[in-house]
Amino acid sequence: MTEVTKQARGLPPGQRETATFPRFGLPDYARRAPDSRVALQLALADGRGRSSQLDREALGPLQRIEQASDFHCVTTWSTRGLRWGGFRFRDFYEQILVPAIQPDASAQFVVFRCLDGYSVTMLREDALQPDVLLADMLEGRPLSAEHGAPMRVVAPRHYGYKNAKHLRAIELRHDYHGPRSVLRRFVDHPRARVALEERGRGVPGWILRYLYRPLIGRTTREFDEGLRTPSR
Ligand SMILES: Nc1nc2c(c(=O)[nH]1)N[C@H]1C(S)=C(S)[C@@H](COP(=O)(O)O)O[C@H]1N2
Ligand SMILES: [Mo]
Repeated sequence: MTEVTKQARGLPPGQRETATFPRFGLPDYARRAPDSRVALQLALADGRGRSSQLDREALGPLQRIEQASDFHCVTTWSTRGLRWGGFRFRDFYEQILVPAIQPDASAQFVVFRCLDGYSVTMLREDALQPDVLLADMLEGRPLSAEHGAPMRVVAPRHYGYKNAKHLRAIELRHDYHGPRSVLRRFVDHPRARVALEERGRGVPGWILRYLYRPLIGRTTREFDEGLRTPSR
């Protein structure tokens, strides 16, 4: 369970530090935990018919990165100093994705699709920042099912919901591919920058803090239980 310990100095607006790094997300996905032993398979697409499929070996030539960064969930909990291991998304994009599918320069959005059915869109410009990773390690161990095996996005300057777990496909697009469900549209901002408190659309971030905080405890419990009793 998440324990909200203190409002630490140096955290972004409205965030509070937690003692542990909980498994978390939108309740719909709590019971859909892919097996941690699932092998990496990534599908790439440019949204206009060009596509490619790759496995773990294809990432071999990329430089491995270790990065310590804070993680900020939109519901206001933050975990500090997580040690991730993996690859810069930018390196992946330039050295693997572009040669494989040659996306249009005008395709400004990147959609990350996940094994549990979740998907999320980022601005390409945001995803290409040097601190955005495709991570397969956490705290020196292979990424667990809990935190996004076999590979996840880590985008420390964007709220947790842009940090897609259980990655299965990456698609370039010309339009912003926002969520369809009413709940998810509410919990969505095209950029979701933590420093600017872009928690969602339509309602100011500082108001959303108060709406989200009461949901943390129950959601954490649901995600704990969901991992033990997956529906798959
Ligand atoms: N595939 C997938 N990715 C996801 C989610 C999810 O439910 N499914 N939830 C998002 C949200 S809202 C948060 S806060 C983080 C939680 O990551 P964690 O479980 O490693 O703490 O994952 C994000 N990425
Ligand atoms: Mo979140």
